Amino acid sequence: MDNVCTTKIKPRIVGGTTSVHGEWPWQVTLHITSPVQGHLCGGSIIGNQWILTAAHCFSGVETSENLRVYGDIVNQSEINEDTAFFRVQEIIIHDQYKMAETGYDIALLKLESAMNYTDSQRPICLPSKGDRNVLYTECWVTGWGYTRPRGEIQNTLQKAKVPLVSNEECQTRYRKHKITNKMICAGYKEGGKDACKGDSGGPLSCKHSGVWHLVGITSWGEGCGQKERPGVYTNVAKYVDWILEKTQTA
Ligand code: 4AZ
Repeated sequence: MDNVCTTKIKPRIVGGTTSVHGEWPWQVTLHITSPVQGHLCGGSIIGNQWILTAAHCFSGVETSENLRVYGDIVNQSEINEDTAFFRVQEIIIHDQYKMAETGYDIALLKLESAMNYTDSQRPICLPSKGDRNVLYTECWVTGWGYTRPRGEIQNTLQKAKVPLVSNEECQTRYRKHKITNKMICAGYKEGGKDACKGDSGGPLSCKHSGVWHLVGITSWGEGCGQKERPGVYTNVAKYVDWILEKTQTA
């Protein structure tokens, strides 16, 4: 093949590239089995029986019996009737959640059985309380979501590096909304790299001092990858106490 080095890589997530096995070992694909089985949302492993995801993923879900959590997956095509999965014992939705755009877009899934951790299926750290003032400079959004607003679920897990945006700037980009300090925004002024439909619930992962932290949960945004329309994420640091309360009593 000619000109291999200049071959354009098809943009994915929106403006992302494909991930390799084990690159995002805390990323799970949450499937719904009814009416037909398919990817519903992303999620992150935060404990051996706990997945953190977005509350809005469950608006059309009748029962947790229709959910399956798959870890250690890069390609959706790896999943068939023989693929191991975790059943969901309980869906815990934040009791102040109404809709993604008004916040509290956070949910915990308690799995029926505990995961065994491996190099390619293991938890991500929550932001530590002492890290309230750290400036995260290496943040990536990942998922199997659309690569354009009217796209389709992708086979291969995608990744895109996105810079965090201050809440003040984010508020100027969303004048009709209230951007609260329980939200965190990320994206380029010119757009191009972003989460989109199907990435929801998945991680905004930031590396600090060599350790990956779950800084955001993909939640909402006006379109995908549009200029001056950053992606809006649930600000996980503001929910650490909620997460600890729910995972230590439920
Ligand atoms: C969605 O529909 C969605 N660009 C998720 C994230 C973003 C937009 C839409 C952010 O689930």
